[in-house]
Amino acid sequence: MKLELISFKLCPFAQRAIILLNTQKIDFEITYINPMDPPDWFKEISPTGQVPLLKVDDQIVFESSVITEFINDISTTSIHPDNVVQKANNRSWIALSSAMFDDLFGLVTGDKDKFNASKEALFNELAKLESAKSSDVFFNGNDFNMIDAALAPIFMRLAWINEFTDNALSIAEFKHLSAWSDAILAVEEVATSVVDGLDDVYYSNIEGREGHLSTLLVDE
Ligand SMILES: N[C@@H](CCC(=O)N[C@@H](CS)C(=O)NCC(=O)O)C(=O)O
Repeated sequence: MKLELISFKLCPFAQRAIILLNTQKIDFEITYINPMDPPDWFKEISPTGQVPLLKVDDQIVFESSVITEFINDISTTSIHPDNVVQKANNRSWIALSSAMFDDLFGLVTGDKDKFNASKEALFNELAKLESAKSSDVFFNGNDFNMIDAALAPIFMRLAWINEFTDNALSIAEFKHLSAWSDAILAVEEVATSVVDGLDDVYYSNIEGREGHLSTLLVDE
């Protein structure tokens, strides 16, 4: 089976797919495009116009949650919990976490009012997640699971923003999430899921958006 992931370097949804592929040690090729100015061949094969899109031989799979489940399905071992209720519960939190990317977008691009509203919405969701998270290393215990992979792009971006600013989005008030974020970001498959220097690209992206967040950047 030949896998080709169509990706965009800054895309957190594509990053989820890469973390799964890395964790499950599955060979794949990667092709980067700019989804805001996509090539014609991509427009022809993509029903949504969005990345990630996975080409599996001559078939396509799209939507990051479906792609990550597919990668898990073709793996020799699953990184979901075996218990079906726990697995469903994890998937529920994954679905909720996907909505956090809209808040993150509002935080990066919005004026002061939008920034504050997005921050409030994001932190409301994080507070719910904090109450669901145990003191285990990862969400389900000591093993890195699908839900940990799903949250990784959010924690990575929050860590970058806190580094670029005077902790404008500090999650220190959430003790479990802070420890969980540290554990996730220390996982090699997470660290290698983005290209070198993507943090600098993200910094420039924040600057270029000229939203309220850009006024909080401190010189590196
Ligand atoms: N629900 C989609 C969201 C993917 C998404 O928003 N991708 C962005 C890049 S990070 C994109 O392709 N945007 C271009 C567009 O919406 O036209 C998924 O989970 O795969």
